[in-house]
Amino acid sequence: RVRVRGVTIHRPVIYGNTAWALTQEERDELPHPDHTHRWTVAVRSAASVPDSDTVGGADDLGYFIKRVAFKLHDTYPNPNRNVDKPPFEVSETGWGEFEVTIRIYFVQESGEKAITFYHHLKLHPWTAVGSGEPEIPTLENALKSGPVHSWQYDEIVFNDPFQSFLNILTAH
Ligand code: SLL
Repeated sequence: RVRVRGVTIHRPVIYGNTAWALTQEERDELPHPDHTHRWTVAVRSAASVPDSDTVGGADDLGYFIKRVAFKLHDTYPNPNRNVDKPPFEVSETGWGEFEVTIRIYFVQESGEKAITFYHHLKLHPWTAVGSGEPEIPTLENALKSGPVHSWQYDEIVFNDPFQSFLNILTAH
């Protein structure tokens, strides 16, 4: 296998989460009445045009990403969630914010090591009210202000890629 020396190629991604406050009715229907939010954490392409209601493009990372392993907080059952095809995302309900470890594995042909992103799952808009101390909004206000988005742009960089992997990347 041949490395192409001096070549750097990158792929833009976004990672992060969107969270929705649950209405009282939705909470009542859950097996966990203490859960307050529904959320989706994801890795998506920043290169494609998103649907009107999503952030980023969901379906075109599979040609170079083999697996995204999301490590959730230990309060979740089976906190290690492996996703082996697009869309690379996990949806859950819960009550608290925590750091999600996002480990990205590349296709076999790449010969590349996995990389890790860390994302603070955001549920609350943390609006400053009155005196200015940020506080969790009431359910009423959370529903009124709509979903919370917290996304990061990044570029996955491959230096001196194998010729075969470079072919895969440039074919898209
Ligand atoms: C906190 N450091 O104390 C954070 C931890 C944990 C979030 C937040 C529940 C999961 C479940 C859940 O939302 N955990 O019970 O299924 O705020």
